[in-house]
Amino acid sequence: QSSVKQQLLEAFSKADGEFVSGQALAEILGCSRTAIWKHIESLRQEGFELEAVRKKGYRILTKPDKVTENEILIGLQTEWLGKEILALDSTPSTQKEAHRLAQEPFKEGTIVIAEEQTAGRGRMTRAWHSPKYTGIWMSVLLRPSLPPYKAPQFTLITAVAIVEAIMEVTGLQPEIKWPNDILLNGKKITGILTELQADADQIHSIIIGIGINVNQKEFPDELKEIATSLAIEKGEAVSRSQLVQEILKKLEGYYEEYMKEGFANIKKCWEKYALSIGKKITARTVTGTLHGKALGITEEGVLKLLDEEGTIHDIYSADIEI
Ligand code: BT5
Repeated sequence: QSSVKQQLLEAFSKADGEFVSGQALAEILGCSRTAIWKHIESLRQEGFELEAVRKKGYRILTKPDKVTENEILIGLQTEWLGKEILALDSTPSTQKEAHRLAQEPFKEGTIVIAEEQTAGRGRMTRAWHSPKYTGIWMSVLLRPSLPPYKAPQFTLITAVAIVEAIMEVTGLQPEIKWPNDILLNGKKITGILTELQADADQIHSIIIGIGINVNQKEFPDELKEIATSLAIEKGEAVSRSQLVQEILKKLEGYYEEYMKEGFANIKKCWEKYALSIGKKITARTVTGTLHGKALGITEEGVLKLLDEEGTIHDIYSADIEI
């Protein structure tokens, strides 16, 4: 099956964007024209855009933008992050796979990435919409020697790395909404989910889940008002593998800086991209809702909120409305 596909792709590659007739393809592959049509359909399923014109045959208009191991490794400019890759076509959730990997000895900087998640998740029990071939659905495994209370900082470090990678690859200017959202024009393009395997005073592994809407052209009704993609905002498709490479490069740099020099400089970068600081916000936490002014974040990544009575609250996790 795969060799037929390779032969077909080779034939198209030789034709260099020109039409190849169904007859010629049938001869090259040694099968019927009906069989060719079936192979063409399966390429379409994989994300190839193929044009079929009577009497001329077929030609490839665009190739799918895949996030396979090779696609990510070729051109990757990191020392260690993302050198070990588990690339899946479809999985319930890359977080789940990463948690499984974290039970065994794993190489620091291993990533799990999938073309599609069938049960992608956000915080608590929320769902994360992860349709095939359109986004970056990835989990990064790290093993920093740190106490667990430092973990929320990893959401912030990751957010800075992603914002800068998006700026670099697309020229767009995203904003961070504390704690774990990245927005473009007020709509969510990225969610980050930082999870731990730890005991009371030591992190064993940290699993950073990254979901980025890259090439979706539309969203289901329930997300239409709140979500967008890089392609929608930029008006053209964006290479997912290139963006993954840039995120890994930035994240490796910031992670190393953080482990050597601490959070101070990264906090400054974070504040530069942050949307809510200095503004009136509503924060919905699991224990209740608070209104007030967002003063800033602490060294630990905790949000300081000044309410109407003048009391300052420490908020560890919440949904923010501005
Ligand atoms: C998040 O949660 O924003 C964290 C999302 C993390 C997803 C990644 S993908 C790779 C890895 N594997 C996983 O299974 N998860 C991680 P939260 O702040 O709780 O936001 C969830 C809410 O965002 C949902 O309740 C929806 O309202 C909205 N939402 C769901 N899918 C979305 C999408 N594709 N784009 C924008 N918003 C979405």
